[in-house]
Amino acid sequence: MLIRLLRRGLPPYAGFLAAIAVLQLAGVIANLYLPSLTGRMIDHGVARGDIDYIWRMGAWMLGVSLVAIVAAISVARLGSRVAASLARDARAHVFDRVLSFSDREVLHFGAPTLITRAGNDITQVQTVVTMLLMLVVQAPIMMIGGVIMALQEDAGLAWIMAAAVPLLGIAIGIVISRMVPWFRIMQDSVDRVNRILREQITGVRVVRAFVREDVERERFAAANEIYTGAAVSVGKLMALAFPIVMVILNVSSAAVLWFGAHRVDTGQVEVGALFAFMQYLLQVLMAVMMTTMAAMMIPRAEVSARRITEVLETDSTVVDPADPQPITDENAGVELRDVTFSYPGAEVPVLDGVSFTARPGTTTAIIGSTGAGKTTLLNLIPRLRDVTGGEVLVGGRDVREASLEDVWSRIALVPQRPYLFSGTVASNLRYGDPDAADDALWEALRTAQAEDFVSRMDGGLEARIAQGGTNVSGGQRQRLAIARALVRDADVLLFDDSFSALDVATDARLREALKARTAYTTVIVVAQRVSTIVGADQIIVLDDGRVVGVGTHDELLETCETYREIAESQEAGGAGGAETLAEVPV
Ligand code: TTP
Ligand code: MG
Repeated sequence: MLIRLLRRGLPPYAGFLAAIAVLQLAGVIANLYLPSLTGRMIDHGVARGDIDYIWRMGAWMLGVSLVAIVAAISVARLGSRVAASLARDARAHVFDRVLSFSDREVLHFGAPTLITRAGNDITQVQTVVTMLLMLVVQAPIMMIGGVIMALQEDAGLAWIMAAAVPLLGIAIGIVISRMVPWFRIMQDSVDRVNRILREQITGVRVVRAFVREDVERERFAAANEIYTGAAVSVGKLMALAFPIVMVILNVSSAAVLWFGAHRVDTGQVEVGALFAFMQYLLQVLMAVMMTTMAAMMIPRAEVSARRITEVLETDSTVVDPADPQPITDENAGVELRDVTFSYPGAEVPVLDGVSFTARPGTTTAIIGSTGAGKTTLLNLIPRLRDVTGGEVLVGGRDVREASLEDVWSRIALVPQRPYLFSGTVASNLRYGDPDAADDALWEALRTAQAEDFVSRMDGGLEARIAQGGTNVSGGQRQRLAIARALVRDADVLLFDDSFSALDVATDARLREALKARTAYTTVIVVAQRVSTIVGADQIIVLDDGRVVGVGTHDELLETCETYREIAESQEAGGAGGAETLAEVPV
């Protein structure tokens, strides 16, 4: 997966990669050259007291070191730059993907894990890529070159190298392979911690109201504990790795000195060569250590890469058709033909054989008990989801045949749980139409019965709106969402239970104002209160996903048992109706 992700992401940076490889090559050659220079300086300069030679060698070494330093710095800079750009691209791709997702894919993943994947997981990959870029050329050359150079200095000590290198590789390998399972646990528990935290922050009022703080605190503590436990286990193993490395490095240096000294005594090798041998040994061991570490980091990045690729390779179930047809018939309104819909995995359809036509300039109301499928039905019209059977037509065209852009540009939806974005009142209203003038915004606010409170807000149109619209009341939020839909000036207006938070008088005024504005618009209103829809041109009564009655208020009172029951239950309750506006979870 990591390879796949890299293959997808790296090509644009081929130039950088080539530069990194060349620089690493230069750096590693310089590093391999240095110990042999030191050796010669000792043997030919120091041993013979040739000061001139020492100076010359010294200058030479200075030059070579400079090359090594410049190469190392440039590799680090370029490497992090490439890794960071890669991460940026991956984040952009994930973001694009998620934006293209329909309801169904978003629910399939869930928001918290999508956020972790776009953030934490990509950072993991970035870390490993940075490391790999710095080692990939350097480490193998360093290992092989180091061995060759060392043997040239003194082949008699080769056995120390033959013992130390595998020992180090195996020791670190064992330690780090024990970390790998913890990496998986860590990544999953980041998800869990995020999810719980998010849920608790969103639902903080519910938690308070039900005095569930202790329970929630424990729930969070448990998830936090798992994460901490995994991180501590990884840390402990890391802590173990360093002493092991140091012991092996130092013991092998000591061995070189011990056995080398005898060889110097017997004249088999010169002091300088011995010194160079030791330097090479250390270089090789360092390279082995870095490679093992990098190799062991890969499984962690692999976990993250899989999680990222999963998002990137999930296709939205709602996509543009291959050959989009334009929507041409402005007078056709919205038509549902024998629509059936089931949620994925559900056995019974939520909507079953629903047919009706909503014409421009008329208002169609949909009423039914909770869970009857009203929201589901509305969501099918702008293709938030696709029907599982039958057809939805907008402007005479099956919505699956037209381009999404074309469909969406004709429809304005006020969702049941309206969401406002952080910004100002104006910036939210302009979601409907970015070019709308202030006058048009006020006009929409007036129709939505929101003019009063907006003009009283600090800053009017420029008043601040918090993320999710949490700094206005539920009813205010609903009215702003209505105004936002009106600004759009769409052919089809869909209201999902948008009047429930309004008192009966405001509700009536809003409907009156709306009527004046929507002479040519197809309006579909989902409502809980019969009083909201008495004036509708056509009322559809939904019961358990089926249409059980179609007609005007008076007709339905005569003919539809379900409708009569709803109407009577609300009369009995006085002004009645559902004051159902709950706190909106975001
Ligand atoms: P809705 O269409 O949301 O019901 P509704 O809008 O008529 O209800 P309310 O008046 O309370 O707003 O849901 C219809 C059924 O579909 C309901 O039984 C739950 C089910 N359902 C799923 O199975 N999965 C989903 O993702 C959703 C949104 C609903
Ligand atoms: Mg609903």
